[in-house]
Amino acid sequence: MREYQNIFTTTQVTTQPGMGIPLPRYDDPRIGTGKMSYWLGKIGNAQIGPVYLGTTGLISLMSFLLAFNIIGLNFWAQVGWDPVQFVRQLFWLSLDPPPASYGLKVLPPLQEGGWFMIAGFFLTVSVLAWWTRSYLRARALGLGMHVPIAFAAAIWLFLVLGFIRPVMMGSWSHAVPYGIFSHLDWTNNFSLLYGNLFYNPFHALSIVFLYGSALLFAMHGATILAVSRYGGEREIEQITDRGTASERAALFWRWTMGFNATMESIHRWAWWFAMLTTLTGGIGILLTGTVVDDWSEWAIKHGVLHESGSNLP
Ligand code: 07D
Repeated sequence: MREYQNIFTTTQVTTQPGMGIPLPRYDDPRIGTGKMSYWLGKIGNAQIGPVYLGTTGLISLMSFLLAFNIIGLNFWAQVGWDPVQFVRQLFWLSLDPPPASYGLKVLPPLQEGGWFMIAGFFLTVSVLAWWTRSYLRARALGLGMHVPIAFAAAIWLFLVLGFIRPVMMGSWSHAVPYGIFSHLDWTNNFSLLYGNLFYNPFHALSIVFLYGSALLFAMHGATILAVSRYGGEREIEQITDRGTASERAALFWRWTMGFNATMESIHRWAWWFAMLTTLTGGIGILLTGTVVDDWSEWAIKHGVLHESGSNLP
């Protein structure tokens, strides 16, 4: 049988795990010494660990576990502590924000949104501590700030949905509930309540960048795999050389669509598309109910939608 091999599907190297670069002794909270896993080696690097835990990692992990357990225990209490019903009804169970009557009260009674506020607090601490961790590790390794900045773009939407918009609306009741189907229902109701989110141009932009990200990822992933037989994964080194995988990849796109990104710029395209998904999304959500109450009316006013509420003739 023919075997397809390139640097992505390496013959697995079984060796002693490496610890990575040395760190100063006062700053080395690396857990474990690393292990090799055959199955992980099939989809990525075979080595698992060591993990750099550190203060922010610990804070993040502990506050996430607190939030996760508060949500889970509330679910369980809702089914009278019956483990079977907990599993059966898991997708329908929900921890909801406080009712509108409590406005922005920080800690309403526990059963009326108090637990939701506590869980939300710890989830937010967890996400922010994880962001700090990504920033500190990127700095320690001498990287650019691209990962923390991209993560911040996602956190922007997360904070708009659960914190900034509820504050602007004057009530925590506007936050997204913690539950599988309940957050889907919330999303659907949000669209219905504010006159169809499809007419919110920022939702449309967000979709463009979301779908665009998938398209770019598919194009780039496919291109690099296609030229990996020529060592295409050494993307940047090849940037100036003729006859390389890089040049073949570039020519493929120039010949098929007239334009090609470069080995460097394709990553900037991907980075911007991914970030703009949540940046534009956050703007769209923030405008809804604060500046614009009904997106269909907005669309009619701006000549996007016919007055009948339909674009059909
Ligand atoms: C949510 C934020 C960052 C997340 C972080 C992680 C944890 C885990 C877990 C405790 C993803 C923190 C969380 C650590 C905690 C535990 C267990 C990023 C997030 C930091 N829409 N829509 C979008 C489409 C419709 C609606 C975006 C398509 C309907 C609402 C995206 C369609 C209605 C909102 C998108 C469609 C509706 C959105 C999300 C089609 C009713 C948003 C982008 C084909 C269903 C959100 C502006 C993203 C938004 C959003 C796509 C239809 C409602 C582009 C393709 C008309 C209310 N929709 N949508 O990356 O930004 O999310 O809107 O029909 O809030 Mg939509």
